[in-house]
Amino acid sequence: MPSKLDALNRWVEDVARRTRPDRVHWCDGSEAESKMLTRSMLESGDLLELNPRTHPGCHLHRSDPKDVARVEKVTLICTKDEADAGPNNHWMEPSEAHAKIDALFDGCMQGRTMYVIPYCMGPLGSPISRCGVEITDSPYVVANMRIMTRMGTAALERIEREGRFVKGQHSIGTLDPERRFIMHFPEELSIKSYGSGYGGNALLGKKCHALRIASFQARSEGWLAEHMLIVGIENPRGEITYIAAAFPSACGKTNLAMLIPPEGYRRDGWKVWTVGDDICWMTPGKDGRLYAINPEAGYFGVAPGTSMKTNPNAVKMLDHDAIFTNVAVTADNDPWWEGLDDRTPVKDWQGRDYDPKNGPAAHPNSRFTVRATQCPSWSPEAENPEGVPISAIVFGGRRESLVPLVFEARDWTHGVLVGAGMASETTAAAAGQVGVVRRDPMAMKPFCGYNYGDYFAHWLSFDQPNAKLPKIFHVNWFRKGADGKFLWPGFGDNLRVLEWMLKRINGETGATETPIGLLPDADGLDSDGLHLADGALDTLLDFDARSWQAELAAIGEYLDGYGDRLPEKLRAEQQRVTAALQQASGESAAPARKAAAS
Ligand code: O2Y
Ligand code: MN
Repeated sequence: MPSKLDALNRWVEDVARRTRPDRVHWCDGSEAESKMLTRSMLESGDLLELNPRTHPGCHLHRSDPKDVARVEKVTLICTKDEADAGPNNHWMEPSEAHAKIDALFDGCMQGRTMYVIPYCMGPLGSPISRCGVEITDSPYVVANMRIMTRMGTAALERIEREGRFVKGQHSIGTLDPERRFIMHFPEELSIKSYGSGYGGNALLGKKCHALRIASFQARSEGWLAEHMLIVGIENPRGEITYIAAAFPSACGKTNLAMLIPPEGYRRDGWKVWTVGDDICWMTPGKDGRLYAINPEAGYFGVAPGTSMKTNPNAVKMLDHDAIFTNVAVTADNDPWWEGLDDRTPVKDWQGRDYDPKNGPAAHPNSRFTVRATQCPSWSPEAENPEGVPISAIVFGGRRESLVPLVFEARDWTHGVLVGAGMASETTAAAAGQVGVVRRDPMAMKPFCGYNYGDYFAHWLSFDQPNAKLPKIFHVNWFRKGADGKFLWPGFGDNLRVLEWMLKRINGETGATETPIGLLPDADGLDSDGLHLADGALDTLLDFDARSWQAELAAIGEYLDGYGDRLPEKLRAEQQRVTAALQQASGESAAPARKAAAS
């Protein structure tokens, strides 16, 4: 009798025939399998044991020094029509792409074991979840996929029931940066990645499947696959409101997802629940609301900067059963990175004796991989097959000036424009010039698997008569004063801004209407006990029509790059805001109008 696994078995045989591994191992996800793999990686030197007293079950992996981050220029979207990939992606024609990468895969697993990893993105019993199978010759990838996804027998059983899955083929190859490709074939629901063993290039369930392929699938199936954290805010009445938020890299997404309320808020009974820190799949429910799941089961977070000040929950979850990649180690063999504490490490991320002349001890993109359930603020709702109802979508960026601490979009269409116009200033952590404004719509620039013009149209399409869509907000934690210092304390105090959003959602506070959206009234934000500098709150909530005119012009110019794929409705919205700004600058003495509390 034909089985729904026949296609999977045939594909695995085809890949094995091409790559010629010594052995094929089907991963079952068991504890015994994990122990066996860890033992063999300790023997091969792929993993090093960390201090078992302070960090039981923790290991260090050092990647090839030339293989330390995602590489955008060799990350390709291979659609039949180049216009479907859009100017936001690097493109290659599918048959040319297959031929190029298949030649690299030829015989590449000789002498190695080929692992077959069935996995499920999202809770195993959720209709929103989707399955995939990654074939890889890297046991480090298997160990990470075991933490980051629901991997093994249960996922295989779901694949057998459904008969559909995303095919991911990966080999570390020779780790030669000149022979490295991460190719996506969204029309075939498949991924081929060769030449890198690092993070997003190799753990194919994450950025490749859960964002690039899933965003393409989501468009045709009527849902959204987004680069967003999901967090639940519990108020003193015990009501939990769920928020999804998109920020470009280096804007503190993981920190916000794991926020600890300020002392006074904690005393009053506020709590924060972490559902996800990076990816969010949202689908309309029967009641018209958007319901979200975190497709991942773990965190693959940036280590540098993570500390008891910035993210105590993260530090606490990392004291057992975690994999650290490219961090430094202390004399006690503890993992260490810049910003963690004031100890001096003895070995840097490459295993050399630490010498500050060689640069930072931990690589700036060094990572931890850890099960989501180890986070003290982990929400059991992360396992809810229905997902959690989203009441607010938050976009954000890093902007020293211009952009207020928070504003609310007037409606869904305006919110889509706010997301499409998102931008962030580059930091020292990224290669290239510092302080340059980069457009990164919905923080999806490296992850949207199709033309951004079509993506904006897809977002707009959710605005249906019966839809009960989330409110859309924009935040900027990074505004600086004339002295170059940050005006807002950030971290736990960001809850004050989220509280204002909750009040807006519940119709409990008014707001000041401006052409860019609704701003908190002077007394709208709770700043009790904050000790902000004189005038800081005024600057944080300040709106300057003339400077915003230039910003809207830049957004318009950027959007024009999507040509006739840009939805007319979005262009019209940009023009509407531009006109309102012109009017406001001509009438700058006119008082702002108060909006109703709804
Ligand atoms: O450098 C990598 O391969 C990882 S990139 C990454 C990892 C976890 C969460 N987000 C990201 C990102 O670049 O957005
Ligand atoms: Mn990310």
